[in-house]
Amino acid sequence: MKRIVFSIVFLVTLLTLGSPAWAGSEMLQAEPAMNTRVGWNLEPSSMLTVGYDLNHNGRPDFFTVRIVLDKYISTEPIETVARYNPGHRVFRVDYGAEGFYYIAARYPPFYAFDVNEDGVWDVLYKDVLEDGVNGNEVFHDSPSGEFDALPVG
Ligand SMILES: [Ca+2]
Ligand SMILES: [Ca+2]
Ligand SMILES: [Ca+2]
Repeated sequence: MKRIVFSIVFLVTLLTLGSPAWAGSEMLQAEPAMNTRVGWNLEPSSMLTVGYDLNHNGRPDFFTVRIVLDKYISTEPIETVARYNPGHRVFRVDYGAEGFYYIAARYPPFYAFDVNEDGVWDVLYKDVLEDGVNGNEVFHDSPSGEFDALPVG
């Protein structure tokens, strides 16, 4: 009996240690209003990243990463293109009088922090359901390696 109790305590301890707080998404917050972004960029991988400056020091520290669903050139203003794509995010690059438009999903599948603001992401979270920040996001990677020394839950 004593041995069973010990085993249960041991198991509970293991499970608790297996998911340290940093590996969860406790530090993750909902994406700020899109118009507060400090920039966006289309990566070579065709992923579209949007940067935010959460601590207001002029350098981006929080990023959302979206997949581009569609892209095209149009003479329509962005408001009209946005109306054609309800429930999506629309990004525009001026191309003479025309606009080069990128259409992405409303919610990103990835969120990233650049804690030391050196341009290399330190923590990457994945939101597999792409349903916004609601607690089901999980630690995915540490591109900078800053968090590799910590145990992965
Ligand atoms: Ca900042
Ligand atoms: Ca960094
Ligand atoms: Ca989510």
